[in-house]
Amino acid sequence: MDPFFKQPSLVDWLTGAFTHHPLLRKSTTTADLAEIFADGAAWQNMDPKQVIYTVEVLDTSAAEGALFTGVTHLNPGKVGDEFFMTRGHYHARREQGEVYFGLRGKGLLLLQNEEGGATLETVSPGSVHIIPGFTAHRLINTGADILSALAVWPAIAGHDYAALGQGFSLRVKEIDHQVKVIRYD
Ligand code: PAN
Ligand code: ZN
Repeated sequence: MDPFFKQPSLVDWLTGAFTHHPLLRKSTTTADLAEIFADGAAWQNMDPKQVIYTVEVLDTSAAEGALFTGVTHLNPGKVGDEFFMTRGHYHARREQGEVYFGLRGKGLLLLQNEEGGATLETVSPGSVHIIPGFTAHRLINTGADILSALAVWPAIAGHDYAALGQGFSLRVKEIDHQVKVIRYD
């Protein structure tokens, strides 16, 4: 092969599957998500080993200025009447933003600022989501299939899972076969 050419990573836009690059992979199970869902009894009755979501991240430089690229695959399902979702986080470096791109499935991106103001964006194949700094973010799968989204974020951003305190102020549930958003103050 010509020495000037370097094999790039490939992502399958239809599934979010990466090839041609070392990957870091982390699965999050029901057991990992204690206290995240509103219905603690329903959570307790689930298989603790059930995978709720898997994140694959290209194993690239973590130097200041570098960007990480990863795909989240969030399974369909509910805990009680609440749709499966990611834990959600602020970035440890609060001012650092991120971009999400919807690849497959159907869901919502919940954004919440430090004043508690929350918004929801519809995630679908091709959707682009600009997450500003100082904004906590969580994916929610409201569909019947896997929700996959590609994300690009600064390597120095880090994750702060503890700072949400009371959690997000919105919950998304299925009530009477409809997607309902419930506000908790
Ligand atoms: C994403 C998230 C991924 C999993 O890569 O880390 O969707 O969500 P939790 O980290 O909240 O479990 C991202 O936002 N990175 O910054
Ligand atoms: Zn993030």
